Order: sequence, then structure tokens, then C-alpha cells
Amino acid sequence: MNHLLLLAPLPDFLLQPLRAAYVCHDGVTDLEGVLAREAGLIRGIVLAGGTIVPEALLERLPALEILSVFGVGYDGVPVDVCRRRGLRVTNTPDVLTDDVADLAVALVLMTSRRLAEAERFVRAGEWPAGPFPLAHALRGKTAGIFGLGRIGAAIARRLAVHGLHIAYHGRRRQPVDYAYCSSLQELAAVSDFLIVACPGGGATRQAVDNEVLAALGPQGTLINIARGSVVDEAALVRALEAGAIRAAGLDVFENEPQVPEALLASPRVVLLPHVGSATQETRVAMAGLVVENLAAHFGGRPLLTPVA
Ligand code: 8YV
Repeated sequence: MNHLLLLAPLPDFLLQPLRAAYVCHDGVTDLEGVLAREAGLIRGIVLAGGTIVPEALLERLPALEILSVFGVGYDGVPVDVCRRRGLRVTNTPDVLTDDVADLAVALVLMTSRRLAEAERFVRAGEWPAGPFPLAHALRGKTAGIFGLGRIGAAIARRLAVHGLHIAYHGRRRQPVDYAYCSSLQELAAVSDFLIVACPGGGATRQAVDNEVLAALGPQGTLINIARGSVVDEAALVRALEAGAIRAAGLDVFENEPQVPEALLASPRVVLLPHVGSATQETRVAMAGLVVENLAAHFGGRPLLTPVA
């Protein structure tokens, strides 16, 4: 049996088929021990979206052939290094697009209609004392999508149905009817909702900074379903505290699972524990892709969803 290194906590429905077909080593709680004993045997790594794989770790695994990401984002994988070494990298695109896009819409609705606050209002018994304050409508507002990839495009389609205008910024203009903005700051300036849907990693690190938040403005809301690394979290806290933006809906954070105290304390921020793809159906489909990509690789067949 081939040996795999598991670098992230994985659900049972993924662990079971992996353990049936491979010798699996726990790299989460015992990485150094595994490396000391088995480094020369490891031929595959399984990791989650966002798991950081240091280049130095790859260097300690001479038999490594493939990294299989249980997630769409592979920003924690040094893909250039993998390409140079001939290591294959796979991820789980498409199967999670609808769920993540649905969650972005949920955050848009939760922030615009103040739904989390309204729910807390009922539970706290405040309703008999008077009605909940009026919120804001979606119709006629503009959603600015940062990163019009598979997920960004699915968010755009959904929000268009809710009556929003769609603008976007990304590496290149696309053959779509939405308004293209050549910079993120320009996109923020025309947006009521700035929605981060781009990949993480060096190219987008802290792209949403002071200037972008200032351009979004006091009527603006930031939504992030991508990676915490894309947003300068300290700048976001300052912008919320100063009323420089109205609200934020966040499923991802710079230092998960840690959430800054200032965000926890802010009533205008909706906080979710990175659950964009977290449904039974989608996670089972993602697990299936991880298993099938590994089986294809070790069976000498073409990979289903290669990124390198
Ligand atoms: C998951 C993700 O949190 O797909 C991604 O890139 O961030 C999420 O789907 C994760 O990968 C599941 O372990």
C-alpha cells in the first residue's frame, strides 16, 4: 500500500476510504514523529484548503508525488515548487461553487437586513418594547465582485436575481455584461457590497486595505467568503469602529479559528466559522474527488481535477 501524509483534520467519510486504500500518517498531531519514521515512504499528501505546506516540508519527502487538496483553494501549496519538482497537485473545484455562492448571498442578506441583530433582538425579549430598526433593501444596489471566477460568477448570477447591479474586478476583463473596474479601489468606490471571491496567496495578500475600505465608504459593506489573507483585518476593524464602512459579513479570517475581539464585539459584523462549503452533500462530493484523484494518480490514469 502507498503511504499518505494527512496534514489536516479530515471527516470520517474521507478518512475511511483513504485508510482502506493507503497507509495514512497523522501529520496534524505528530508531524515530526512521522517524518522521523516514514519520510522516505510518503508518496502523497492530503490537506485542506488553506493548509500551509512549507517548501522545507516538501524537501524532506523524497518519494512525494502528489498533493491532494480537500478544498478548492490551494493558496497554501507552493505550486511553482511542485511544478519544478514534477509533483502533481489536485483540488476540488465546481462541486462547492453553489454552496459557497449561496453563503455569500446569505451574508449579503444578513448584513443588509440586519438579520443576525434582528434574531438577537427577539431572543433578548426586546421586541415588546418596540419594533426593530429599519434595515436596507438590496434592489438597485451594486455588488462589486473581486474575483469573477467560478464562485464569483455564481455569486453574481444570484445577486442579479435579487435586483443588484453587478460590477467586478479581476486580473482580466471577461466576456460578460457586468461592469469591469480596472482596479480594486475603483470597484470599491462603485460598490454597496464589496464581495471578496478571489484566490488567497501572495498576489492578493491584504488587497482590501485602508484605501479600498475608504473607497467602499460609509454606506458600504464588505463580504468575504474567500480567504482572510485578502483583507487587512486591522484596517477593517478601524474602518468599522470609525463608521468608515457600514458593515461586514465574514466567513474567513486572517488567523482562523481566532477572531479579533473587536470583530466579536461589533454588532454590525456577521461572523461565520468558515462554512462556505460545509454541507453534507458538498463535503462528500469533495471527499470523492480527493479519493478519485489519488486513485487516478496511483493507477496511472489522468487526474480528474489537476491544478499542476
Ligand atoms: C474548506 C475551503 O474550508 O475549498 C476551500 O478552499 O476553504 C473550504 O472548502 C476546506 O478546504 C475543507 O477542509
